[in-house]
Amino acid sequence: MSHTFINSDAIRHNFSIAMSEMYQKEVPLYGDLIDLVTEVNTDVLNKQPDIRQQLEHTGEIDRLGMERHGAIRLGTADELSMMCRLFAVMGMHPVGYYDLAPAGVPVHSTAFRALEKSSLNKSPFRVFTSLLRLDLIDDEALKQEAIAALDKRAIFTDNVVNLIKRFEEQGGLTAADAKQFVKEALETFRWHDKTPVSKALYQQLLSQHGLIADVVGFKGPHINHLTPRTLDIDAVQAGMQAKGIPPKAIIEGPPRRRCPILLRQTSFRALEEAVNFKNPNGGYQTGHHTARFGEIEQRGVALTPKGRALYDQLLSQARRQLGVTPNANNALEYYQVLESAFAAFPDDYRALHDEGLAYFYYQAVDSDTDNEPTLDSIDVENVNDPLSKQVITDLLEQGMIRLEPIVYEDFLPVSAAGIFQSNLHDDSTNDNEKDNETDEHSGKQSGGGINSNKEAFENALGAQVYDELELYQTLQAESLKACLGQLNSKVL
Ligand code: OOG
Ligand code: NI
Repeated sequence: MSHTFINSDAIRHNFSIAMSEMYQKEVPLYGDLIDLVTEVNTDVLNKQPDIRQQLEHTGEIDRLGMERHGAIRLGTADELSMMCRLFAVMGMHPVGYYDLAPAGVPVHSTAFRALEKSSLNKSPFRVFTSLLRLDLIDDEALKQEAIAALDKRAIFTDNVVNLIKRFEEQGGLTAADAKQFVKEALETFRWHDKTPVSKALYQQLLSQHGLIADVVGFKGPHINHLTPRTLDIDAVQAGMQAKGIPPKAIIEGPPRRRCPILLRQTSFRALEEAVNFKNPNGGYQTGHHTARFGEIEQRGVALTPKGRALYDQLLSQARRQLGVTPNANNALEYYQVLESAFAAFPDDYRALHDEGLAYFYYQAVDSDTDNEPTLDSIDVENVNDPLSKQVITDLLEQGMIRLEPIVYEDFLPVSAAGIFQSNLHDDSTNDNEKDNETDEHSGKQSGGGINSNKEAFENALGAQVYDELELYQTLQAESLKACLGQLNSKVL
């Protein structure tokens, strides 16, 4: 009966719409942000036909308006492994491992997202999902209280768990089940203004770390932000100020460039929201909590390991030169330092390709040349081997193929730490200054190597995370194969 099942891409699409509607109601400022981003994107597409054409060639043009990611924070291994099964119903799988502890944020994370290009273009929705590192709480009594509080909560409805099991048994969900699944799954991400913990416990947790209070103090992992994608983040950052949406002090990630790389992000600061804390003797006591915000992202081309190493090196060079974590007082200086450091990063797609710094789609161009390329000599898995490189260069020069950037679908640990920090209860100080010890993607950190932490995370997840670089490499190789197939059929 598999023909009656709804495609996972469609379930993800519907869920992403439902989530965005819920969040706009919960946090109206996020709705204002979407309006601003839509305005800026329309303007860019009208004024820069080359960007429009590029997005048409990569198939991203249709997904632009629906593009968003969100983030949640979980407390236990059981919550994380069930979340992994829940996202699988929507064709979302864990990609990448991010350890944020070295940057002073007591979590490690992955991003659930679709893997295939066609699925991503149908619905690029992703969820950055963090697991709290309770082992980093040094107060043993408080740690036990936190564990007890988490053990008591159930973040999934019984119905959603049953539907997840049905999906796993049947290999899909019917239209009616899929509809019910979206409704039930949404419950897990809803905001609750009544807490299951007392104000006293909440405050103790808060004094350990804002994130611990945000996870342990609540009934469930409320979605803490949603993030539309913009084509010009500097314009949105300036527009936010003008529209009274209070922006974060600096834009995270690489500097503004002609050819954007990886990911640039900024956000508006978290709201202070009224909360009712459960009184041990009955009733509630009022207070507030700061956790939910809106974010904006601008995505650029995915980098190869070589490109990523250069990015990490230039970013830490800039941060070392600045000497402190970038903040409102040194934002302009930071951008200058960043820009001069990144002068060493080629800002031209052809150069990024030729130097093996970024991933590209190869696409056949309709042309009337009679030159017969020697296509057999290309190794699609290794475009940097000298022979393949020469053939590709010839094809590019002859205008038979073109390059289109493969967009980066993932996240950046140093940037993510900056987003976390700017939205925690107490983010005004910089005394938690560990920034300069953090080399993105490097194994350098305090306590346990990156591999042992990753293993612990995967044990909790009940699965291994996909390697994002392998996914980009595969996309590039597949596009080359397809494009050569097209050219071959033309010359034969
Ligand atoms: C996640 C922060 C990281 C991003 O886009 O890098 C993030 C969180 O605050 O839970 O969302
Ligand atoms: Ni985010």
